Amino acid sequence: MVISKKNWKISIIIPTFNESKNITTLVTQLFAIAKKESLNLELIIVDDNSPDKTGEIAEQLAKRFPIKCIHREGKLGLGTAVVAGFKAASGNILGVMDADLSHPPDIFPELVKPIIENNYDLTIGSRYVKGGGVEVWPFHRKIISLGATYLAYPLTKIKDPVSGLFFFKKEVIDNIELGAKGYKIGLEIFVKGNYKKYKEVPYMFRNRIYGESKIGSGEFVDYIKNVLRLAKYKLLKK
Ligand SMILES: Nc1nc2c(ncn2[C@@H]2O[C@H](COP(=O)(O)OP(=O)(O)OP(=O)(O)O)[C@@H](O)[C@H]2O)c(=O)[nH]1
Ligand SMILES: [Mg+2]
Repeated sequence: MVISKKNWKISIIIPTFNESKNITTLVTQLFAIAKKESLNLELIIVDDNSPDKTGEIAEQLAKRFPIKCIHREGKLGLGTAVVAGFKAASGNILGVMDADLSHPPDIFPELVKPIIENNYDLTIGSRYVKGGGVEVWPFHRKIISLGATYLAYPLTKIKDPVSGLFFFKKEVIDNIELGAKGYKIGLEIFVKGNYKKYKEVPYMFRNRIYGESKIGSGEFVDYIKNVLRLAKYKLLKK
């Protein structure tokens, strides 16, 4: 049975910290695409009191579009921001996208349609399946990303396990505990989530044009701790 598009509501969580130069472009593009594709979309912007006033811009956008804004008192980290967004979402399909346009906005219907039309539980924007990739990255960035990817390979069969771009049916995270401190909340869902059918959809990761990366060495240390925690979870569960 094909369930009609009307029965689905998509909530995309967008965590922001100092994304004032990107957020308006992203939001307007996402809603234009949703309209064209007749997809019912809400956005949840989770801002950590960005000094560049991203939070105020988000409030202005919320007057024009169905957007919920969550304002946290300071930079509390990407993982917990995404979890706060999930809690506020009213859709039955949840997704996560970065605010800096690294995840091209027009990919989102390609991630949502397999769930709506083919009953997939989870879709992942993937740089490491045929057709996907990254724009030119400096050597150190490549090494860090590949290192993080290989560390996660024992945990899941997903080829881009550190992807920050993914969509899933809400039930996938029912009754699972999320939100260990860390940057890669997707990996936690891929390891713990209740899903059977998943699909990796290729995309090209674009480098941000505006704003700065928030990743530092602290995030990598947290990431390794998280991988170890997830490995323990997997071992004890099976
Ligand atoms: N609310 C919130 N958002 C965050 C935090 N850290 C990062 N973000 C957002 O999470 C997304 C990903 O962060 P980025 O700094 O772009 O990380 P990245 O994509 O791995 O690195 P770059 O490609 O260098 O930008 C962006 O939308 C950020 O604004 C945080 O502590 N709180
Ligand atoms: Mg980025």
